Amino acid sequence: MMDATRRFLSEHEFLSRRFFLSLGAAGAVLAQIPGTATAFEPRNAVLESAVTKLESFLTAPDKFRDVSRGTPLPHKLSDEKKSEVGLTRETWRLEVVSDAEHPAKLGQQFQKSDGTALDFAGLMKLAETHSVKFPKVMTCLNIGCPLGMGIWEGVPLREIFWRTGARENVRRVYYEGFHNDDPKQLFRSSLPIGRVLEDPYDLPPVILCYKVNGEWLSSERGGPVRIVVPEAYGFKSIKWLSKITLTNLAHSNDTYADGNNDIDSPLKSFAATLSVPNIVTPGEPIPVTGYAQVGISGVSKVQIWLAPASTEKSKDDPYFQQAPWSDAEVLPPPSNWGGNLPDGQIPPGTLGFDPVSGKPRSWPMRLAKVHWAALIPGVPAGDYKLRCRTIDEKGAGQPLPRPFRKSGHAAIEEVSITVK
Ligand SMILES: Nc1nc2c(c(=O)[nH]1)N[C@H]1C(S)=C(S)[C@@H](COP(=O)(O)O)O[C@H]1N2
Ligand SMILES: [Mo]
Repeated sequence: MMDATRRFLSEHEFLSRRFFLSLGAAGAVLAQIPGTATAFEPRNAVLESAVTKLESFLTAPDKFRDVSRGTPLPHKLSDEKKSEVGLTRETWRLEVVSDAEHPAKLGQQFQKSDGTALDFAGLMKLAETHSVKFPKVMTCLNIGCPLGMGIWEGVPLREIFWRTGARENVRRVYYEGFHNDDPKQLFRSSLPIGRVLEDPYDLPPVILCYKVNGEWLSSERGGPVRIVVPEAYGFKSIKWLSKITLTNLAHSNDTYADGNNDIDSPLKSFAATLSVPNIVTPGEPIPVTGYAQVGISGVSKVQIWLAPASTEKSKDDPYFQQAPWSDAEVLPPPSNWGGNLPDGQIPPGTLGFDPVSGKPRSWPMRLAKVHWAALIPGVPAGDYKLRCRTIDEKGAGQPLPRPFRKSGHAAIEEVSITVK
């Protein structure tokens, strides 16, 4: 078995023990993992050394994949320059203004010119009574593979909104980040005011985020302050937040609308592999692992299907809905959350976790990542394709119900396996 598989499984202690015990049993797909644990067998040396290189549920803030734009990249500016342009906690200022051409009726604007812009101390004052934290996977609509998993902490955007004394004619919130004062580099996004004021379907609020995984938000992650929209793809979570414009326009102005993106698309569920042996001995069971992104409609199952490489896609079944899929094991919550959390603990008060036990309230957790594993029965020599998919909580098999690429990645992954 590959090192990566060992590494990956070893963080999920209950599962890994059962997984390795079951390796001998050809044809076994992993059984449901009970919540109770018995004594662990000592790990062998290879496994033990692999433990130090685990992939974790949460991503350390500096291990996120960075796709942000800018020349120069705002987080690469010198400390001196950052301080000058408001990219430090000491010098950050947020403007909140009414759209001059399509004005919202406000009691007050917050502006740099008259010294009323919100500063970091002001944000921290609001944080004392209003801060929230929630887990969320950051995924770029255009890339598909998640950039990282964090517990994002911030003040709900509506707390700032209400301090403008807004009364009417506000239909949308436009917001933008620092962009080297160059209009061509502007990166902006927007939300309907309703999403800012209310959290539908038990979603966490849209926040002005200043911490991730218990640490101050780094410059690379968009610090000192970024927007985080829980259910959205990354482009809605504007980094280096500098200005909010309240408008009576009804339509979006998102940078991501250019480039044919579907900017109203919430996160989709999909599965992908992490470790697959590319060459396998005939008749030998094949251990595979992967992750699933848990989109807005949740994940009820992860399924896999190993088919001869020659298997053709039928015209009436372009998404292999009729294929003989079998269930993989969705791994339980890990014992080690990773992500450089202070004391390795989920920060107290994190939404989605029980305050007393510290355990997740539901699993797989919506808008997060979950891991899975399966042992595929041995097969005769030949070329194969392994596919995996999620089934959401409404029973829709990936990439349904929203199969189009420009609303976010959900295509069924195919991995080649040669058995010889
Ligand atoms: N100001 C600004 N914010 C931005 C971007 C950007 O280029 N500039 N990129 C967006 C996109 S497209 C994504 S996918 C996420 C990535 O967030 P991350 O760098 O924390 O992973 O940031 C978003 N916020
Ligand atoms: Mo993105």
